[in-house]
Amino acid sequence: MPDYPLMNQTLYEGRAPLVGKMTEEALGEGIGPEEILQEGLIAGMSVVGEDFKYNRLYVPQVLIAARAMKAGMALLKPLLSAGGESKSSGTVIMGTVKGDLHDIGKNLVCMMAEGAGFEMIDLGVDQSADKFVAAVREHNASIVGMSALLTTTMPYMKVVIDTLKEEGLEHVKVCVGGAPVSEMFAEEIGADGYGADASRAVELFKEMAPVPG
Ligand code: B1M
Repeated sequence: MPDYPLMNQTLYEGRAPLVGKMTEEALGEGIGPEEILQEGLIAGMSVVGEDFKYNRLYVPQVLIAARAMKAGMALLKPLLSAGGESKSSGTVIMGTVKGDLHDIGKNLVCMMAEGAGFEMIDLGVDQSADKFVAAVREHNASIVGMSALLTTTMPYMKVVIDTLKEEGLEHVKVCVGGAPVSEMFAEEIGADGYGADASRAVELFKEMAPVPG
């Protein structure tokens, strides 16, 4: 049984190699990647978030903790992305919106959706509406996924939705998520779905994917 409180503390301290080692050991014990992600990594990062909020931690320490989280995620990625499902559930353009540099949640959504057979085009962070539109056209995608972690950047999701409509891409389904985003906000801005977590995002992509044939 992994020592999750210790793993959370190790992530909090930003000790990336050790977080990697503990992740590997937990996998070696036969623990599933979802449990390790949730109990070992996300739980540790939520303490970082709390302490950041109350100025007990500052940006450099949070960055170092984020690096440790990514060290664990890199080991889980092949397992979360492997899935058993056949390819081509659909193509999803995914990105964190303009002005926002948070990418851990977006990366998780990408990993889990790949595992469910989606082709994920990950635009990265700080993405403008024009970049989303261009990517939809280039890849002939039917779904756009957006992530925002800041109250100041979440309104930009509406800019992307409006731009898609202006560009004649109103048939493209849009799913939004990120810590400050809610179901109500998603409805307000005209999104087709809101994912509270990466698993829900994948369920929504499945509902939104065009029926083959
Ligand atoms: Co930032 N930051 N940050 N930060 N940061 C938050 C978001 C904050 C809540 C911290 C706090 O005060 N408690 C706060 C925002 C406050 C607000 O807007 N009201 C904040 C702030 C203020 C800032 C800066 C402004 C700080 C500064 O510079 N003074 C700055 C902004 C930079 C910018 O973006 N322009 C900043 C910077 C940073 C770092 C660079 C240091 C680092 C990011 C590193 C990185 O991502 N590579 C960072 C981090 C790590 C955080 C916290 C601590 C953790 C975020 C995270 O990765 N969580 C965060 C606190 C928090 O969220 N509690 C905080 C783990 C991740 C798995 O969760 O991303 O929520 P999350 O994803 C979830 C769901 O939301 C969902 O699925 C995932 C789980 O399954 N999901 C989707 C996400 N996207 C989805 C899309 C979907 C569906 C579901 O559909 C498509």
